[in-house]
Amino acid sequence: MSPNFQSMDPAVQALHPIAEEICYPTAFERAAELKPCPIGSTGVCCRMCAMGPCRLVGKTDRGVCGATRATVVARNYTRMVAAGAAAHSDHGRDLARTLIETARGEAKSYRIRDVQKLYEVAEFMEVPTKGRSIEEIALEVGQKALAEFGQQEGELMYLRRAPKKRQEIWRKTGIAPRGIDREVVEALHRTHEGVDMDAENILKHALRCSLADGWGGSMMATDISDILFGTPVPLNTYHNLGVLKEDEVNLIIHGHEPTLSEMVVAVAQMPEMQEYARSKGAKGINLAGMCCTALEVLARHGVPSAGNFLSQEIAVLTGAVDAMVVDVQCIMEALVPVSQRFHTLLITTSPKAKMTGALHIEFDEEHALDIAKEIVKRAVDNFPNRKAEVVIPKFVSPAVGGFSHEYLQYMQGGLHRGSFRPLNDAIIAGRIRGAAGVVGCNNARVPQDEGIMKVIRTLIANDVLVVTTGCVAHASGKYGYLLPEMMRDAGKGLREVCEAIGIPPVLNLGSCVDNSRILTVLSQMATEGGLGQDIGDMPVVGFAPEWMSEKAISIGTYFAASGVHTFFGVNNIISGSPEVVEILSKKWDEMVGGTMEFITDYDEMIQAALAHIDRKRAELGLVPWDPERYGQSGGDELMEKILSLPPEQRYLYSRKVVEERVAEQV
Ligand code: NFS
Repeated sequence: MSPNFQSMDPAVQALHPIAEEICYPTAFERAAELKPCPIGSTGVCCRMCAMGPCRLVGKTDRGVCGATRATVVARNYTRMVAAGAAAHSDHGRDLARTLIETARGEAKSYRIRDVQKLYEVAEFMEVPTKGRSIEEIALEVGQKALAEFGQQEGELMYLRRAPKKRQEIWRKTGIAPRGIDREVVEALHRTHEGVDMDAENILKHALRCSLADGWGGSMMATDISDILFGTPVPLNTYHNLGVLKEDEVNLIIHGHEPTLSEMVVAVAQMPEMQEYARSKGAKGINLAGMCCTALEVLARHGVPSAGNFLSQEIAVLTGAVDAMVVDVQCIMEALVPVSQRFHTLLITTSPKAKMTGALHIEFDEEHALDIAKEIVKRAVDNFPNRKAEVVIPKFVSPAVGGFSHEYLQYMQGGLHRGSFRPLNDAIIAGRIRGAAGVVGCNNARVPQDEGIMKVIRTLIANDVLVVTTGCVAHASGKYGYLLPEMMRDAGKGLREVCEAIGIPPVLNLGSCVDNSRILTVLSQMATEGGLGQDIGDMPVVGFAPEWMSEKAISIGTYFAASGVHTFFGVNNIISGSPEVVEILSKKWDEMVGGTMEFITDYDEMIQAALAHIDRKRAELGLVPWDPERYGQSGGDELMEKILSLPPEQRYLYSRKVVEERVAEQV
């Protein structure tokens, strides 16, 4: 195996030698070959005008215009936030447009699947519902959502979903976002040459801009996706490259937006399409997802996941991918050359994201079904063209996906008594030490999934309940951590709670825009009572151990702006300015009660997070966490019972087993 190869994923390990055989350098080799620029990676390279790029290293502490290191690092950081917020929010904008077109009857292939959620969102947005048709309500909800982008004054309506105390902090510090596009544009303006030259002031706007993502574009994307495609509820699914099938047409849906993938899912199930596949010698059509699109269709249909960001090229090496269809974000340009070495048909679909060398079939909502049919047909037509030996590693892990914030509430008390009371009580009593959102990407600079899994395993062993999204959700799934029986790796107190509710110790909350679900959950926990009055009061932390994208920086920043201490791995991109490090780790704490810290050592990162959780527990006057206080209820006998069930029953699983057990005792 090449010394450059870094992944703990057994499927990736099994397939990587194929890349070596055909002399194809994957991201792992390219990363080893192409060292990161030591100046840019610390944030001190300023390329914002043509007098530079100015590299502020050694004795050089000012650029040609006189910009200091702090200014340059702050500007670079803020531009990352702006790009990340733009990406998430533009996704939200497209969904708002789809909702409007659906309501008007223009996007005929779509319909309102979750009417109840439409009513809830309408009520939240103060859209009248009485005596109006679903379409009328949906139209106004869509229009109100769309108006948030161009709004110039006031504040975004979704801020009202935050606890009162948090809203006041945003208003008092002047970071309540006015309009989504406005904050992104202003971030670009302020960081232009010769504008904002005060690091603290620049970074204050980064907070505001990130909030326009988390409590704006992303939250809207989640809500509208639920309205159009259904609010997720737990279901069984599978993770990793073993989900590909040798004798079926394998179509991978990769990217981010659910609009196209939902249609592809519908089309692939059509009897005439299945028949068409059989006419080409295949046994059927097998859909699998990649990256965040995968999590959208996994949460709503149980479509299995082929892998996360660093698995995308590797999937093609199986020789079994008949087509890979992509839309926007996290798509490697390397998919073009690797697909050309195999028979894989690479199809781009977004007018915003073409790839030289790929087939472009442009998607539009009005003709969604026909376009999806064309894509699926092309995949089927390509099945007989397989040329390389098909190698599908056997690695596949069953998992439970589809946790929404609505379901989290429901599972703690049912339809009529759903609340966050049991979770809060468990934290108050010290059964659960705290909660963590572990999110973000893979990064070829660090071994794939290693940091993610180290963080997750250590957290649950320490009674910290984990919620995940994005590439971390895929990773958790690949190693079995989205299964209830993994409560065996949890601390005794957390295990007790998992047994009682019947959940895994790690919950998959969806795609990256669904980080907004985590914000909603945190907000509901804070308002439930007993854990202070604000997100910033609670023993909760955020992590992105293997982040790489600008979106991740926006996410981390809006978590910080929401009062969460957040820890990022891989590389400290602000280390070129100790002043900026100080602002993100100390001044932000004083200002908004949240921080953004880059810590490359995973152990150090975990210890810092646990210390923060314990500090918050102490501030709230809660009993100190004691690993031995709880945990008499479960035991290996129960675990064995759960393990004796077939994987697909293990969700209905532990709940059922626990109920039986309780019945026996009564
Ligand atoms: Ni989000 Fe990272 Fe991409 Fe999804 Fe994965 S790389 S920031 S997790 S797929 S957006």
